[in-house]
Amino acid sequence: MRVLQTHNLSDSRSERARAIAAAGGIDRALDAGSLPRRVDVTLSEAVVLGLLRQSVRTFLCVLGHGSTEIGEVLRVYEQAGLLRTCGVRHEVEAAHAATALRWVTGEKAAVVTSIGPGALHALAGSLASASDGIGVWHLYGDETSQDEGPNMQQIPKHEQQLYLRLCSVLGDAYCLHTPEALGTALRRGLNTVEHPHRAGPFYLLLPLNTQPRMLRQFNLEELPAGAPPRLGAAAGGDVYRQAAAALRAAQRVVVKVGGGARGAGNELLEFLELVDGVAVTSPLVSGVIPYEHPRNMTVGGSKGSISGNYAMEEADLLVAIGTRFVCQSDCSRTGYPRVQHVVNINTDLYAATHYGKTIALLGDAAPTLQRLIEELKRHGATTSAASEWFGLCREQRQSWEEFKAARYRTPCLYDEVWGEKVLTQPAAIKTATDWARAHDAVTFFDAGDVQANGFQIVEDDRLGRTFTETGASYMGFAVSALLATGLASQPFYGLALSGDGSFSMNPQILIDGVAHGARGCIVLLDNRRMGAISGLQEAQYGAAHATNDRVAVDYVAWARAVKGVAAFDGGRSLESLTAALEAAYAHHGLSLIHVPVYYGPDPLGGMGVFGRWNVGSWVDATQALRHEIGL
Ligand SMILES: Cc1ncc(C[n+]2csc(CCOP(=O)(O)OP(=O)(O)O)c2C)c(N)n1
Ligand SMILES: [Mg+2]
Repeated sequence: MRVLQTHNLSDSRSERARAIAAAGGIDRALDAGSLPRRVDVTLSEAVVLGLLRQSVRTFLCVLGHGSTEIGEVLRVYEQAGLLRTCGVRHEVEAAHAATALRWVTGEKAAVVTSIGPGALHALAGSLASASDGIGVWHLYGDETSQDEGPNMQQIPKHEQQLYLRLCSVLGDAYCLHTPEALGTALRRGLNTVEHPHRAGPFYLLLPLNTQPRMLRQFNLEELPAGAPPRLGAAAGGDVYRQAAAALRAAQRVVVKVGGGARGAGNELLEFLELVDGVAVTSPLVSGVIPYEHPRNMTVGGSKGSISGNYAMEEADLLVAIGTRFVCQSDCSRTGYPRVQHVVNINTDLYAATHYGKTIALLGDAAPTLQRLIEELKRHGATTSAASEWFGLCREQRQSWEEFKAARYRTPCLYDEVWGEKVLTQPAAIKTATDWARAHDAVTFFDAGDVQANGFQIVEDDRLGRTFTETGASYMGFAVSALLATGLASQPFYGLALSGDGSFSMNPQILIDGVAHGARGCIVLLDNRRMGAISGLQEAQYGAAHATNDRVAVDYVAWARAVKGVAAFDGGRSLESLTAALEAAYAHHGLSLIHVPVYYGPDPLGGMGVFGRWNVGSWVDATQALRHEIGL
């Protein structure tokens, strides 16, 4: 009897899936009448139908006893060609890959896990999408709603909804304890994942016992569609007049460009001219204005640049656009010691009013900038002639270029651990990113020195070349992101620049990348340690501790152990690295290049540190300065 029922269920399920596929989507099938408005479906199938209606067609899974029913729905719908399921080997990797897919291509994805440890892994991984504002669905198995006794793998406490509480701390979450609440749950998720200004992960918790519950005569029109609208330009006339007056009176304008300014590149260029300002860009929006632009001072902050930090130190007015002042970017609130006025454009009230002395423009970057530009012109602003401020900033930018060139002129240094001369990270990263630009490859950066050196080095002429996960700086993000190259409907070539520490966090990509058709290359910069932290320890306390080991690892053999991965030795010179990149590119799949790199005190081995940071032994001085500035 039970077997029969399951068969009937799967027959009607596959008929539905085929009808949707034949019509070209749920809405068309409903319009054509090939899909009835009211259907008998399990909650799991209704969830998948709801996600399909929102164009979520990629499901990254590590299934378990907590998600077999949804797995079965995915099997049937995949057979009909409606979606793609990718079983992977780690939930953190799944979360990163889904984030990368959305970030690079705009395509949506869902992470599906079991209850317990799998869900916790995925939740941890979602810190990246939460920090960088990327919309990703997370579907986790959850404890049963009838509470018959402890479920295996639930949090071992006699309390309700512990996973819901955990997830709700990190983002928006909903537990489908009552299947009929599905429409509301999916609308909340849609608003989070499609949020026009600050999207993030949405956690849909699926109790083990409600997943297979039958929804009789469920009305498919209850499944929500349609993304929430954008905020538009900041309202009001007074704030624009005040901002324009402050800008006209200022002598030294710095414009901090954050992730929220992603779509405002053209407005920014005009604005910079009108206010005689210079830009300091967040690594998140590398290329929002071209690297070569004379008013681009590049990155600033505690891992900034000579020019970016000069502009921050000397400015008397700060225009902050779509930025949330993470410690590294504003030197833990000491980044703008001379600023007398802040004009802050942001869609988030808290970010918009972060500093004192602020004129807050609560709105979308591009249309708000347009209105501010009009207001400035009404105040008589014209394209500025060469000013003293601009000249001084140009000189600093020149110094930064010379500083960089000196490093590129010395690509190899003797390294104690390797016992020979090896490439430096700056030289290897410069070569790899120039190569990526020439080959239209998308570059991902993993955490650590690799990431900091990376955003100091890249010379992006447009957005979309570099993706550096600076929000959470999650080790293993870049290598996992390569999975997105195999998932995207328009495939692209990815280059993941990763440290030995970061790669070791998520080596599953070697297997999953082959399984799901990734096309890209891991450039593994091996300094035999977690160099960024050793460096901090040495700078703060004079000695490194517990940030390296003595274990030699043959990464080329490790990669070659997986059939389908091509692995190369990047060698000890820029020529050998370039040759390895070409060889990797010729391989139609995933590859890995192992590059031994220098770690040590020689300043030519790194890109320098320029600002202040409220960590370790620097805390007292940084905090004292912050309060002295009082911004
Ligand atoms: C998952 C995770 N754990 C810990 C950290 C803290 N952390 C930041 S950088 C870093 C070391 C990175 O080492 P590696 O990837 O080898 O890069 P390197 O600094 O040596 O270039 C650590 C431990 C982190 N960012 N992410
Ligand atoms: Mg390392």
